[in-house]
Amino acid sequence: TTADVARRPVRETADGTPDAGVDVTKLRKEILAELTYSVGRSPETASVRDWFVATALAVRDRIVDRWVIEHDSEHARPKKRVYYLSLEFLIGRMLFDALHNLGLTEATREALAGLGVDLDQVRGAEPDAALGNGGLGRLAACFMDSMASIGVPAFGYGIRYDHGLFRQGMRDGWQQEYPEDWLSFGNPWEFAHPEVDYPIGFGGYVEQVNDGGKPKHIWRPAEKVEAVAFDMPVVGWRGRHVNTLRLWSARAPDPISLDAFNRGDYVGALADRVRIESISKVLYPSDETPNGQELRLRQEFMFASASLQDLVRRHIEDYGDLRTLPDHVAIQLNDTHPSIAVPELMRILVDLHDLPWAEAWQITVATFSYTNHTLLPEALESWPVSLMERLLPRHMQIIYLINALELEGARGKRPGDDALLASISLIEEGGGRRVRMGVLAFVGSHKVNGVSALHTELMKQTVFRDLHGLHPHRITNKTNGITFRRWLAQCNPRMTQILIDAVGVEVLDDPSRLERLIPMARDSALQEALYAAKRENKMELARIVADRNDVWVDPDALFDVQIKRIHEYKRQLLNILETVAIYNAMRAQPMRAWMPRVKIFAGKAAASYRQAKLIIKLANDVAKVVNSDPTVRGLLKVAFLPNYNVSLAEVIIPAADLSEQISTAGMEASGTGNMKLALNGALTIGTLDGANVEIKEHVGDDHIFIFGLTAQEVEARKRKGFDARAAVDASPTLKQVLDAIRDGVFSPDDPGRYRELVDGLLDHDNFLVTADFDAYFAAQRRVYKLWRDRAAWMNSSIINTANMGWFSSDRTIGEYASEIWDVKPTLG
Ligand code: T68
Repeated sequence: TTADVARRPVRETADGTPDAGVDVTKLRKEILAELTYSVGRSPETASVRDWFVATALAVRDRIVDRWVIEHDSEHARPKKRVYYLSLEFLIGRMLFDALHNLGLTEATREALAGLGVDLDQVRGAEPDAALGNGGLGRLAACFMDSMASIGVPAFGYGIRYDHGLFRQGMRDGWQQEYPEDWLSFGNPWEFAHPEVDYPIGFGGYVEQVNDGGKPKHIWRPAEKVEAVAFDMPVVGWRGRHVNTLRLWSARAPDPISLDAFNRGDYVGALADRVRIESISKVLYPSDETPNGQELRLRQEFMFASASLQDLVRRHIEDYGDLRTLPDHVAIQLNDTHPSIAVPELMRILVDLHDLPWAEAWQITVATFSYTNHTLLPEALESWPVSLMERLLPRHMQIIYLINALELEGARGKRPGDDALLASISLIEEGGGRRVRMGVLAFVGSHKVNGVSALHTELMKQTVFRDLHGLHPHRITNKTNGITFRRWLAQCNPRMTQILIDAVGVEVLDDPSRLERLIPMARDSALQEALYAAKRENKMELARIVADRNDVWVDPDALFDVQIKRIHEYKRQLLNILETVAIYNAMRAQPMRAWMPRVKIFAGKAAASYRQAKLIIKLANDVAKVVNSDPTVRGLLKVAFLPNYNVSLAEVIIPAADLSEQISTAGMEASGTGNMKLALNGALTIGTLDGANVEIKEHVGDDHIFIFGLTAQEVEARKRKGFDARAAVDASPTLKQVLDAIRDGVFSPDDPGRYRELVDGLLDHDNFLVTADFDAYFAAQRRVYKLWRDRAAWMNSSIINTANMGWFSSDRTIGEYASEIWDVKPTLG
């Protein structure tokens, strides 16, 4: 079909023709061989999934050739390696990633076509690897791509969850969670390494022995788990470098209790194994709010300990002496989730390798660095001391010792300042003592970074104020980035081809070349080409909306999208209120010349987050009323697309005209969807929050719709005590909207459904939705004023794309490499 042809990825022209040299016949033979000998199927009986597995295996072979060379040859041993520790890697589908980076996409398409198989269908047969919740996990995946692309030797370390983030279903507009099962048909990308396994201890006691006059501590765990390695190759751009994503799976040392079995207790025979292996069974589905369950701490320790044992073994093999660890190893902690690695490394150095404490601490701090992703106080991780003492008794002792020395240091610098000591202590006193993982990660690292300029500034002023005072050079900013390979070239081939034609194929290697678009932004041929590409992308999305939501949306309407986790601070509610306001206005004056618009929402709510789930229901309720109202037919449609994931993002982002980035200022650490959407030519409507601030600086004030309170103003309003009722009384539009929702206009089947939600907003509007409503409404009117003028809109759209080069994660990784890790990228 024409759609299939148009979805073809970039034809790389001129000197950038990696596909050109590929022997299609040979590739076809390889795929057939995999189908026959690895999948065990004939072409006649193969399903699309079989073809996917065969194709992935054939591609994997080509990656492995390079991988083995890099990892096994003695000369290839890099001076320094980065270890990126993250409990989440939200990688999504991998086939097009590998094909694109190897320059094999077109050759593979041809090879399969000769077998009567369609590559786009094959692509769709790959399950999404959803080993993450949202931005934090997706950032880790973008970083893996960039490290392989610019040549930073790295391992990603994480957990191989049997079940990733739940699948979101909708029943009657309510979110339903269903288990996700990405491994059910195997994972052709991974290599199981049952021989790479490390013992992980839990519980037990600490024995103190006398070691030639010195006390020595020996941890005697009561319980042992094995962490087993599964490796996935991560191939960088143009296949020049391959890194490893090593994910750990928990395995019970004893597969079965034969005693119990022989007694006839078949369930009991497996009980221990089930309990132990539950550690890597499922990803915790809550972003931002830490889940304080014991299993989560077990996950954190298992993967941190296995990763350290693995890298320490490699270092000793290569260099023989742990004292040189920081010269050859940089460990990045992705949030505090892996921060138990700090006392674990101390235990390895002091208890197992007999290093003196002070030297071990120097090594530790020089090796670790930590990225903070949130300032929300309720999101900062802490563990009850009692739980730590029971599960990790030796680590708790080490934490106490770290704390004592840190406090002593602080006392030296600021004598008599008890408030300071309380605020920087690793132990939170009162209300049950807890270990503050943020403080542990901070003191155990030589660099601590925020993920946007504003967020880093706020880190210094709020959560880490006192620690920053004591360590003024430790906090540094590393504004997030995204991989343009996935988020432009692969997901938006139509637009990419136009960009290549306009600025040259070199743009695939050097995103700063996008700036060459600036003088062409008013070129009507370019504008029309990009508009047409966007329209086709919108048509594709429209088909998906029709398919999943049973509503037809007009591809000529403005597509206004808000796609991200559902969270009160992200203020999907503000967007829904504006939707209702414009619906009211259209009904009041149906004959006015309204510009047609489509509001698109997608995102998951944590299963236990009641308010977020109610907001999903409200979006669906509003959609139901609006979409069936003949007065606004052709003017307004609302769609909440179920089961948002990486693959759905890859379809929505290329089809977006307007990007909603409307968090309460000061609360969104960075955002990365904001970058993906602007890169793909959507204009941003947003607050001065996170990386929106830097997007505004790059694209210019005239090409972004900024509104609302600043972070400072939010602070001031909250301090004064914000009165939502007064704000609502001052806004007739808002008042009408809230009355309608409260009175059941959108929930005729249950008129009281939103009473609590509306009353709650009036009593304690913690996210200042009502305070920002009028400004947001006015900003939306500015959007439509510009949208009426297609040339002016397309000018702004091109200016956005042109200035997004800086937001490439290659730039971000380059900064980590030089300013935190002290690693020289070999490429790029
Ligand atoms: C996000 N954080 C930030 N957390 O909200 C976002 N948290 O502003 C930023 O752009 C992004 O990180 C990357 O820096 C998250 O996504 C989580 O998902 C999470 C998961 C478990 C526990 C806590």
